[in-house]
Amino acid sequence: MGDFRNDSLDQLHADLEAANLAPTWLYVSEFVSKQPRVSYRPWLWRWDNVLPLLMRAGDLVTPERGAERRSAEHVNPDLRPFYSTSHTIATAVQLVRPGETAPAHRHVAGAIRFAAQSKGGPVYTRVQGERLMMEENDLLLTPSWTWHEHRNETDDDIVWLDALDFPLVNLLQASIFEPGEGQVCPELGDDFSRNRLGLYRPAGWGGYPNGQPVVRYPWVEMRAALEAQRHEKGSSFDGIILEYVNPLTSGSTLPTLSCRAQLLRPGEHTLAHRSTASTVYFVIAGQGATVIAGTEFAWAKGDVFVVPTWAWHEHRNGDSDGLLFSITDQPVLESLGMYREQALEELGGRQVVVDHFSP
Ligand code: 1HN
Repeated sequence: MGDFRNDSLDQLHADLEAANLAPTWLYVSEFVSKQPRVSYRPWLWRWDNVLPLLMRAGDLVTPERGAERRSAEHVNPDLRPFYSTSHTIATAVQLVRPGETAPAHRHVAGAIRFAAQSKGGPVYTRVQGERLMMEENDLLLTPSWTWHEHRNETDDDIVWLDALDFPLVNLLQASIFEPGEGQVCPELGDDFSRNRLGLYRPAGWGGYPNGQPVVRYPWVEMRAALEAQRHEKGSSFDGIILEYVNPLTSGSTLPTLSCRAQLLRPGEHTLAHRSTASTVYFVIAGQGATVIAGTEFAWAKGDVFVVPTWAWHEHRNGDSDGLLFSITDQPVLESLGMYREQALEELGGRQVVVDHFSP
C-alpha cells in the first residue's frame, strides 16, 4: 500500500507552492476578477502650477548640459514607482527655447505632440526627415520607431503636451530606444506625407515609405470641423467629439492611441459613462468640470486630467465653448476585443457629486 502521510490538502497546497504552481481552485477570482480591478485614481494637474516649474527648468536644464528633452511627466500618485499618467499612457509638458534643438532619436513607444502654447513660425518636429510645423493646438504624430527631433527657430518659447504609450510598451517589456547620430534620414519636403496621403494621392507612383503616417493635423482644420457640426446632437457622453483619423488605415490616430478633440457647447452637461479604456484630457479652452467617480474636477485652459479605466465620468461645461483634447488607449482594447462600455442607468444618467478635487 502507498504512504498517505503527506496526503492532506494543506500539504498539497504547500507542495504546489514549493513547485511554483498555483491552485486555480483557491485563486480563480484573483486570476479573473468580476469587474476591472483598477489600481489608480483620477487626478488633475493645473496649468498654473505646472508652467512655472517647467519655466524654471528652462534656465537650469539645457541641451548643452546633456538634457535629451526638457519635459516633465504627469505622474499619477497611485502609479509610482512608474512614471505614468494612466496605466497605459504617459503625458508630459515640454519646453523648447529659441534656437534650441532636441536631438533626433527613435523608440518603439509611439508618441504625439499637442502644441499647447505656440506663437507659430519655424518651430517644428522633424519626423523621418519631414518638418511638421507647430502652430498653437496643432497635433503632430511621431509613430513607433520614427526618427524625431525638435527645433525652435523662432524668438519665442514653445510649450507642448507630449503623450506616449510607453507604460503599455513597458508592460509588454518591448521598449527599445536608439539615439540618432549625424543625419538620421534624408530631408524631405514639408508636405511630403500630406501630398501622398490626402484626398488626392499619386496614382501608380510615389508610394508611401513609412509603415505609419507622419502627420500634422492643423488646429484651424479641426476647429472648423467642430464648428461645422456644432448644431448636430453629437454624443450624449461627449458632445461634438471628433477623432483624428489615420489617413493610411482610416482607423485610430496611432495603433495604441486615439486622439480626439471635442466641443462642449455653453451650458452642456453630458451623461455619465465608463469603459475599459483610460483617457487623458488637455483643456484647450473654456471653463467647466468633469465629475469622475463622484469627485468633481474643475478645469480651465491648460489643465490636464486623467480618467482611469472603468471610472464613471461626465462633463459639465461653463457658459462659453469648452474645447478638450484627449488621448485614449481605446484602440488597444478594441483591437484585442476587450473594449466594453456602459452608460449610467440610475439617477437620469448623472452621478452624485460627493467630493471636489484638490491636489
Ligand atoms: C520623448 O522621446 C520625448 O521625443 C518627450 O520629445 C518625452 C518622455 C519619455 C520618453 C521619451 C520627445 C518623452 C520621450
